[in-house]
Amino acid sequence: MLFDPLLLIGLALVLAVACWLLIRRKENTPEQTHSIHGSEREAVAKRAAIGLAEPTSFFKGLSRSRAQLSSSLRGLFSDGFNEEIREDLEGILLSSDVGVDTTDWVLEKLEQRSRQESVSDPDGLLALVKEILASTLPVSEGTAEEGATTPHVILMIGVNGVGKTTTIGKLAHRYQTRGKTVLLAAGDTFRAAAVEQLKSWGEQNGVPVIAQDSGADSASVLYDACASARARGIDVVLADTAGRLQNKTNLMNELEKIGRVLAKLDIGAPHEVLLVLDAGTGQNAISQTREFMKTIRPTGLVLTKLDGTARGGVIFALSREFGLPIRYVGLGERAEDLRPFDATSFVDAIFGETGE
Ligand SMILES: Nc1nc2c(ncn2[C@@H]2O[C@H](COP(=O)(O)OP(=O)(O)OP(=O)(O)O)[C@@H](O)[C@H]2O)c(=O)[nH]1
Ligand SMILES: [Mg+2]
Repeated sequence: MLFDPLLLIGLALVLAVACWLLIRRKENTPEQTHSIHGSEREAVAKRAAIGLAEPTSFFKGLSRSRAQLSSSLRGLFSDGFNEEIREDLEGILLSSDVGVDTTDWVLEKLEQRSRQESVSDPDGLLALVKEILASTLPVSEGTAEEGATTPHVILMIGVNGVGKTTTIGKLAHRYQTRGKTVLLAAGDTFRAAAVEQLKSWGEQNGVPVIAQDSGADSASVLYDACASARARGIDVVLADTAGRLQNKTNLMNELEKIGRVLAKLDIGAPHEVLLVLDAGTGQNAISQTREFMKTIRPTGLVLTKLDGTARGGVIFALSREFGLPIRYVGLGERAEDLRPFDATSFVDAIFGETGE
């Protein structure tokens, strides 16, 4: 016989089960969750396999800062180091946003070391300035990676417009390419557009976003997001926060509350608090850091928009004043334009020593 009836019944059964499974999978998208296409791990693996668009290099991204700092320094010491050149150097450092305190410190160090080490030739003096500036940058202590507990919760803080949400999108991309599962938490409940912006990054990266309507309690949205990530075995939660509330006190109180509430779920959470600063705002970045240090102490800094500014010198001032590690720098608006901060590459790029 051509068709065995038993075989036909078996085939029909298999088909029915397959259809049922497909329908269930479609219906199973949880509420409040955005864009989960298939298993998250599968999506991560797929992205890792596709590979990355070429990230912006330090050298390219820092072209304006380099033009400001390095080009002006070149040739400065052709007549050695005297009072007039001291003033010129002061002007160059200040206009690169190295800041008054750090500029004074650099000048003092330069005087001291050039005397002690009998350096008076132009190349030697330039190398000393570079060395002194580089000495303000914290030695790379390795990245604070995800610990034993999952999810590893990273809270983004900073005033409005500095690039918190964009950095979350970039970090989601970065973690995914390293094989981690990611969930985004829309803790900026102050503006409806903020939730939409985060959802769009979630869509772009194919990662879930936990959000509620604007006006919801930020701490409870973040708590729910972390609980959901834990239940789903997700590796990293990237939590957005508002940059502006009715006033500064409200903002600081909200951040403190977020810290308290997240610690209820996991005493170590948030495991990282990244203070995002717009490098283009120069010395304002210093006063913002001082303010945020009074509330929820940042564990590291992210300097954004270094591609668009000639004021990269602010990094030296931030490092010297606060001693906080600079974790990442933003060198553009694309998902690939976030680079882990590396002092050597930064100094080389800002002084134009490599065309990497
Ligand atoms: N050129 C450049 N633009 C950036 C960078 N990072 C962020 N931006 C842009 O800065 C603008 C503000 O970024 P957001 O991520 O919305 O800033 P935010 O801190 O979340 O702002 P609020 O939600 O209002 O507090 C956007 O247009 C981003 O594309 C960067 O590294 N380079
Ligand atoms: Mg935002």
